Amino acid sequence: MNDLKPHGVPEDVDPAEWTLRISGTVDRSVRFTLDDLASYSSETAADDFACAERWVAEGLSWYGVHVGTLLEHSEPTAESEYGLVRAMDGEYACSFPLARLSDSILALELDGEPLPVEHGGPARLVPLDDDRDCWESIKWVSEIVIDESPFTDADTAKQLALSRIEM
Ligand SMILES: Nc1nc2c(c(=O)[nH]1)N[C@H]1C(S)=C(S)[C@@H](COP(=O)(O)O)O[C@H]1N2
Ligand SMILES: [Mo]
Repeated sequence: MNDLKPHGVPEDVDPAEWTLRISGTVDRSVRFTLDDLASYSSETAADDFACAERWVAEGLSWYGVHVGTLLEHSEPTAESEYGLVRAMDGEYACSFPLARLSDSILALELDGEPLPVEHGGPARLVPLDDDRDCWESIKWVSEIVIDESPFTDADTAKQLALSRIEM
């Protein structure tokens, strides 16, 4: 088993209702179901997950779909540079430079099991670069909105995550 911290599952999160929508400055708005994702090439990534609250879950193994492959399907305009990732728990959202988002995986399994809902199942964004922050590993990912200019006000994930930490 993994030792990610158990957090409560927000009320709005219903895994049975899950789809992933990609919209914004794209030539095709697309929507994927979990079954759709099964046909995409997948990859496994080993990871130690460190939260800013000072706990670490070591030796996790994520299995999922390369986000860049999903983004290509929506055919972002050549000028597109950012992606805002939204989740099923309402206002939680985080923006990424598109290149960085493309290099992330949309994890569907953790340690060989379907990703449990309490850890973001059915689908969790897992950035794997050295500069990643814990709040960027977005649980219950439901939508990616692409844009040509940066998102500012809508980037609430960092704020929400840090507000939970007692300094
Ligand atoms: N949608 C969503 N994703 C989220 C969060 C959240 O509140 N909502 N919290 C983030 C933070 S701060 C951390 S540390 C991890 C916690 O993951 P865990 O619940 O699997 O331990 O999820 C991240 N992803
Ligand atoms: Mo965190």
